[in-house]
Order: sequence, then C-alpha cells, then structure tokens
Amino acid sequence: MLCFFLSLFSQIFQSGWTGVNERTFIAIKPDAVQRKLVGKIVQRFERKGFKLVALKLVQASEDLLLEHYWDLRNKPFFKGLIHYMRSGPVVAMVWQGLDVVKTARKMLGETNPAESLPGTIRGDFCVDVGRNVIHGSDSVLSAQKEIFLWFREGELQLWEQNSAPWIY
Ligand code: D4T
Repeated sequence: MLCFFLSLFSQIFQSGWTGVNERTFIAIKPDAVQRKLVGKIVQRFERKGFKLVALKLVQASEDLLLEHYWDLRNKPFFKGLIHYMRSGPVVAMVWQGLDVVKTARKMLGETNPAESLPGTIRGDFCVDVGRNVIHGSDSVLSAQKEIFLWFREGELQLWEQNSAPWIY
C-alpha cells in the first residue's frame, strides 16, 4: 500500500501535474444528468477559467464504483450510494488549472447541500446529501487515482487554451 502511494506521489511530480497543470476529477452524478443540470455545471468550470481535459458520459459499473468509494465501504449509506450512482449515466470530467482541486471543492460546496452556501453548485442545485449532484476529488493524490480509474490515457486531450494569457 505504502509503495502504491509513493509511486502515485512521484508520478504526480514527474508528470508535471502541479501549478497551472494541476488536474482534478469531477463527476456529474445521475440525478444532475436527469435534472438537465449538465450544461449549467460545465459552464461554471469554463467560466472560472479552468481547462477541460476530458469529458465522457459513462454508465459506471459496480466494480468501478466499489473501487471509487472503497474508503466508504463500511458506512451505513454505502449500498444506497452505489445504487444511486448506478441509476443512470454519470458525466466524468477532468479539469485543469491552478489550485483546481481545492478550488473545485469550494465551487461544489459541502457534502451535505443543507450546509452548502448559495453560489456553490450544491448550495444552488440540490437539497439532500444522498442526491448531491456532483463529485470532486478531495486532494491532488485522490485526483490522480480517480483520473486513472475513470479514464484511459488516450482520453485525456492535450490542447492549448487560447484564453490562458488572459487567465494567468
Ligand atoms: P463525493 O465523494 O460524492 O464527492 O462526496 P464528498 O467527497 O463530498 O463526501 P463523501 O466522500 O463523504 O461522501 C460520498 C458520497 O456519499 C453520499 N453520502 C454521504 C450519503 O449519501 N450520506 C451521508 O451521510 C454522507 C456523509 C454523498 C456523497
């Protein structure tokens, strides 16, 4: 286990996934897809100035979700969480930019929408912790792990964001 994390750490720094190249994994959950919130959520990340590196609509398998939410496997809500995440397609995305992991978590709001401020995604678009519309990686290390779990290497796009000099 220790070796796995050391190897992930060294990959993060060797791959240059730091500074303006930092990346995070964001998933728009099945409730938000059903409620036609995809465009509005994507627009928030675009408007902020982050760069879209990957995006796909996925029907997540049970295996993928068990791995994604492995840390929560002993929680009483775990079974319901997996069922909800399998109830429809998820929009899986990778966003890139300075401090994107931390900033995206702020944009999402708190896990419980009732504790999320207006102006955040959960504060504006949902009410129930079990239907909280979006996931965002909670650290650079989790982001790296989740991106490798949800995407193959060829699915991440390398492209020049022409607006970058106006953002940085
Ligand atoms: P995710 O991972 O979905 O972005 O959520 P968070 O990072 O904000 O929070 P989390 O890992 O603690 O919870 C994962 C997921 O479980 C649902 N949940 C959580 C739930 O249904 N009931 C609960 O009591 C809690 C704490 C919501 C998010």
